[in-house]
Amino acid sequence: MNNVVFITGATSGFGRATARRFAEAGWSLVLTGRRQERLEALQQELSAKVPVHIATLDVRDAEAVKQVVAELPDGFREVKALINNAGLALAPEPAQKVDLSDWHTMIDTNVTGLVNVTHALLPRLIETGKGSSIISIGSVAGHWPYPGGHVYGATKAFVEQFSYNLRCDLLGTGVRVTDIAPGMAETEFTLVRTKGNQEASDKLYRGTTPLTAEDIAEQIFYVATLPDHININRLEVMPTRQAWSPFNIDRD
Ligand code: NDP
Ligand code: 8X3
Repeated sequence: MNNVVFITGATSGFGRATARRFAEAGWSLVLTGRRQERLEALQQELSAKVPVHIATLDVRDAEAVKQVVAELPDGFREVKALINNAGLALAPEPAQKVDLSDWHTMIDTNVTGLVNVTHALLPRLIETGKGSSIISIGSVAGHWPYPGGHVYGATKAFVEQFSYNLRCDLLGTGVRVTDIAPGMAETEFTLVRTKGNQEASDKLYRGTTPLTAEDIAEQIFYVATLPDHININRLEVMPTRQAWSPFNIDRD
């Protein structure tokens, strides 16, 4: 029987590249996201290689998450890897200028959505046991503060600490937990963050060499397929051409 990977946010960026990477290695895929037509296109692309089950899902909806997990068809129930990837940043402006609703959307998706899916799949992962993995996509923004990071960075700090705490409770079950924390990667992330400003997105990535979705998919696949006795706790990955800046100082 094939190994099964369950991916949230498989319609774009890291999630879609991860689906392709696991398909290449012969894993069965459970692909979720809100945009059904993109899920169908990916299913069509990959089902020649491996079994693919798609489910239109907003991770913020705890009942819908439970239902998708309860209704996994035969062949897709023994989940070996959960990739908690669905997420977004909004409102790159300073905290004092952003809408409260944007903060709520980030918390609801990156924190509540991630725990909804993790909670629903924990029994399955524990049943699979040895060698199974929960891989959650955090961010450098969860560790390093920067202007405009406000709630986005805080949600990713949650991902880091939640991952460590899960490890404590899952000790002895064989289930591994990893926070993969990427730096700048060119996906639809900035288009979403700027609410559709393609020019701003292009400008951010222009003249440098950001990570690609495939780079992160490769890291995810590496972590998920390490020997059973190895757990990478946190993996921070930046483009070579990205680094930290000095502190800012307010002067008279
Ligand atoms: P994309 O915008 O390309 O992809 C985001 C994915 O998340 C989409 O598939 C989207 O699917 C899904 N998603 C968003 N909201 C929901 C929701 N409520 N329910 C279900 N799915 C949802 O961005 P990335 O691939 O870059 O982002 C993936 C993850 O990586 C995010 O958690 C992001 O925070 C993180 N990250 C990104 C970095 C970057 O520089 N790109 C760096 C560090 C971390 P749909 O809209 O169809 O629901
Ligand atoms: C996204 C990466 O550098 O925009 O999490 O915070 S960054």
